Amino acid sequence: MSCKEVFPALKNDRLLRAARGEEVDIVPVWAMRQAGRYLPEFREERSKCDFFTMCQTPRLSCKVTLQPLERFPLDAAIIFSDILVIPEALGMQVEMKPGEGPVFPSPLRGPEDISRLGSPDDVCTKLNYVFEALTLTRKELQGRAPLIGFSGAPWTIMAYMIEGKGSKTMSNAKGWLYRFPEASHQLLKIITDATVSYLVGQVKAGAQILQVFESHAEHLGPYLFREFALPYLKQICDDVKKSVAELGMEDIPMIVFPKGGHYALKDLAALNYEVIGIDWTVDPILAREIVGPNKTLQGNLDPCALYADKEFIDNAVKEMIEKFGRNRYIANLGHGMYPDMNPEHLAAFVDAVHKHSKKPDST
Ligand code: 1CP
Repeated sequence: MSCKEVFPALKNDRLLRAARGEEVDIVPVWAMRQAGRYLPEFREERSKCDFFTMCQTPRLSCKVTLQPLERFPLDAAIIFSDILVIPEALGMQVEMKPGEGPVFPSPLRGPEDISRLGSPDDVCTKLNYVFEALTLTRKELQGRAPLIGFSGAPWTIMAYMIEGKGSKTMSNAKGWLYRFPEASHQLLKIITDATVSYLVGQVKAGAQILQVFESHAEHLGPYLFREFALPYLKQICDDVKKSVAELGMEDIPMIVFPKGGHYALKDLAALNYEVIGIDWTVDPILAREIVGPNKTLQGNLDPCALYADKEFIDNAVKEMIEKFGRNRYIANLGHGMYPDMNPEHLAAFVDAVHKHSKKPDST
C-alpha cells in the first residue's frame, strides 16, 4: 500500500463533482449493494467461495466490485467488503450463515467483555487485504468511475458486536446504552479509533470518496443519537480529513448514510460530511429544507420500486429528480439491492437517472 501509487486518470468524475457541489452534465448514480447476489455472475463466484474469504482475497473482491460496472453505466464502484470486518479485526469471530446473514458466535455479553478486544492500532495490519483490494480495483477500473471506500458507523458496529446478528429491536445493544453508558462510550471510542485508521488506510490505498453507514440509526431517536452516535460520526469525519491533509493528499469527500435517521438530519448537516444519504421514508423536498443548500443529498428511491415494471421505474425516477433537482444530488436507492431483484430493473433505474437529468442543452 502506498500513497505514491500512480493510478489511471479519472474519466468520469460526476460523483466527486456532485459531492463537492460542482456542476455536473448529468446526475451521477450508483446503487447500494450494487455488487451482490442479485447478479448471477456474483452468485457464480460466491458459490465457489465463503463470503469472508471473498472479502479477504483481493483478486476476488476486485472482480465482483467491477461486475456491476461491466453491465450498467454506473458513476461509481464500491469496494466489495463488509462493515463487519472491523469487529473481526478487533478479534471477534464472525461467520456468514446462509439465509441468516452475519453471525458472531460469541457476542459481547457485558462491559467486562470489552477487554477481549484487540487494539484499534492493529486493525490496519489485519485489514491489509482490503487495502490491496482497493489498490488493485482502482487500477483495474482504468478511471471509468471513482472508487468508494466505506465503513460502518460506530453505533451500527457496536449493535452487531452486542446483538451477535441482525435484530428487530436492538434491545441488547440499546440496553447497554441505558445500563452501561460509560462502557458504551468506551466501546464506541475503540470502534471509532479503529474506523478512522481504517478509512485513512483506504484513502492511501486508492479510495476516492468514503461512505459511513449508520444502518441502525432508526433504533436511536434524537436523544440517544446525540449522545452515542453524533460525536463519533463527527470525530470520524474530522479526523479522517485531518489525517488525509497531513499526508499531503487531496481532501476526500465523505458521505454519511443514517438509515432510518430522518430525525438526525439537522444535526448531521452541522458536521463536515459533504453528502448526506437519505432513505425512501424521507421526502426529498423536506430533506433539502432541513439540511440547507450547502450539502449534497444522496438517495432515495424505495429499493422495492425495482420490483415494478420499467415504465413505473422511469416515472418514479423522473419524479425523484424533479424533487431533488440536478445540483448537489447523487441518485441512489434508499437502501441496498435485494438478492431477488432483476438486474434489468437496475439498468432501467440507471438509464432513467441519466435520461431525466440531462441538461436541456447537452447531447
Ligand atoms: O455492493 C456493495 O454495496 C458493496 C458491498 C457491501 C457493503 C457496502 C456488502 C456486501 N456489505 C456492505 C455493507 C453492510 N454490511 C452494511 C451497511 C449497508 C446496509 O445497511 O445494508 C450492513 C448493515 C452490513 C451487514 C450485513 N452484511 C448484512 C445485514 C445483516 C442484518 O440482518 O442486519 C448482511 C446480510 C451482510 C452480508 C453481505 N454483505 C455484502 C453482501 C453481498 C452480503 C450478502 C452475503 C452473501 O453473499 O452471502
